[in-house]
Amino acid sequence: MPALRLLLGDQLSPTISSLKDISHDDVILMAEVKQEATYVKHHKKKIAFLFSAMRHFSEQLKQQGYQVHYVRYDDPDNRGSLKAEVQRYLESNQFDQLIITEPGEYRLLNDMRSWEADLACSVTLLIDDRFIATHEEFEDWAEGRKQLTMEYWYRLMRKKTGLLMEANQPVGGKWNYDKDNRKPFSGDVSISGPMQFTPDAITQEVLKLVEETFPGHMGELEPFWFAVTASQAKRAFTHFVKTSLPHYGDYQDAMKAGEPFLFHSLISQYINCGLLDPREMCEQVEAAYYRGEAPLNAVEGFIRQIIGWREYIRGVYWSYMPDYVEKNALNAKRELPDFYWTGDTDMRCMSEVINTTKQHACSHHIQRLMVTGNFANLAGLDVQQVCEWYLAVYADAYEWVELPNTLGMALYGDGGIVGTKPYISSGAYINRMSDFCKGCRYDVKQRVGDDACPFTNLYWDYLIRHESYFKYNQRMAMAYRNLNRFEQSERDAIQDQARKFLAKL
Ligand code: FAD
Ligand code: DLZ
Ligand code: SF4
Repeated sequence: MPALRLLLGDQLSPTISSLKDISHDDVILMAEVKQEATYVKHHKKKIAFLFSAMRHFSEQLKQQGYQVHYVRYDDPDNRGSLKAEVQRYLESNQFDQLIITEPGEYRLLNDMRSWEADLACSVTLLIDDRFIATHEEFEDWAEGRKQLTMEYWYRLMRKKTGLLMEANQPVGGKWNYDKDNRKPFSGDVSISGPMQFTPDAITQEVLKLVEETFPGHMGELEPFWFAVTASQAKRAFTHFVKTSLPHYGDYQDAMKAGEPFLFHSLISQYINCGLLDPREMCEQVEAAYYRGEAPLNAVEGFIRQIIGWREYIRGVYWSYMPDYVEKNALNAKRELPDFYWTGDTDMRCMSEVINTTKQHACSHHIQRLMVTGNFANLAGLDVQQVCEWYLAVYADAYEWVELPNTLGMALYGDGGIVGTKPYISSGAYINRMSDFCKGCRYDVKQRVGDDACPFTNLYWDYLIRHESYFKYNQRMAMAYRNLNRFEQSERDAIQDQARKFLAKL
């Protein structure tokens, strides 16, 4: 008996488990649906990217001889959810088995667990083996550990994959070259940027649909330059390996006004929806090292992001859901300011990062962590609202990867699962790593006064506000030693300034 195989928008991989052993009698169902496109107000470019990539992938499957039932968003009979579309298809077609690779978000997995009861067919959920580690491997590793230190997980993944390993030892003698990933951009290397593609007819049709259908969603559709097929994504990645990887290590944490991407790969949207394979990418990067085309700090730094951080973050998500999404260790409840959506703020660093986000639905890690994330944490913005923002505005955002990065890493909302201390900094860090402060109306060095940099003021205010929570945290000892040098009058002035600034938000 043929099977119906449901393929989600972030499952565009020919080798995905739900397509293994497929026969030409089986039918693959793909659907553009309102529920997935609006459960948060996704950036217009994210929706366009995914719909276009889905349409291209379905065409590719058809060319390979598979039967694909593809439901377009504007199909007048579209019932608006994945389950309802499966149901509609089953009303006129006989299948007794529905096969799905587990989705990347808990809300959908939980929903699917109840489908069998309502659909007239059995539902088989298969594991998603596009990752290096299984859920069980992460749980086994995490069990009994006081602290889930990413570095130890990463070493395990290095051993498992054999990447940058020689006789069970790390190539170069060290596991991690993180300390060599922190240079500010010197300006003496030319920046190639990501490979850009001209929208074809399929993409143009999708762009029109998205413009007309999602007018209230954030973001600009033009210029649209994303890859929308696996072959384009592979070309974009090869371009990165050739042009940017050699400098990726040095400038991983750097930021520059007008150059939002520097030497980053801009491939997370491709890898997360299945157009690129993490193992193949790491092997390609490792090969560049052995050919002498990229230094070890770059190659190790890149591989660490993929087999270390990406896998670790996924492990945390599935180990701690569904409770994780509710966590708010510091009880941060302030309304998300409007400028997160508009970019209209006189803080230059924030306006640069948010405007890049509006335009491209992308920004790199330090922009997300140490600018928009840092501000949200320092200002005590509502954890759930901030997480929703990150989930909506980035083309690579799915809850499994967005949530632990935002709630855990950027906001310390999980009380120390992802990080042993909050990733906070005053404006001094932003000034060291970027040229934003030079053109800003605020003075990065000032803690108080009309020109005080909000990051600098709020950093000290945060330490005072959360003193009882953090003062015994060993990793915060230096920060509190510095705070303790302040007279009471200075502390009062900092708090007064912060109160006034936050009230205006
Ligand atoms: P590069 O710097 O070139 O890194 C290469 C690849 O490594 C990335 O493409 C990505 O696949 C992986 N990677 C790097 N860091 C991480 C990480 N911390 N977690 C998972 N994968 C990582 N990444 C997402 O893919 N989706 C998200 O929704 C997302 N939300 C984030 C929210 C916050 C608050 C923060 C601080 C980080 C978030 N990240 C997220 C991680 C990281 O910022 C992006 O993966 C990265 O910026 C993507 O750009 P890039 O492809 O140029 O990355
Ligand atoms: C993100 C997204 C969007 C915008 N639209 C669709 C869609 O119309 N159809 C679909 O199958 N998937 C879409 N997705 C991706 C899903 O939201 C994603 O598969 C789940 O969140 C699980 O990771
Ligand atoms: Fe940002 Fe402060 Fe620098 Fe302005 S001075 S760019 S607000 S860190």
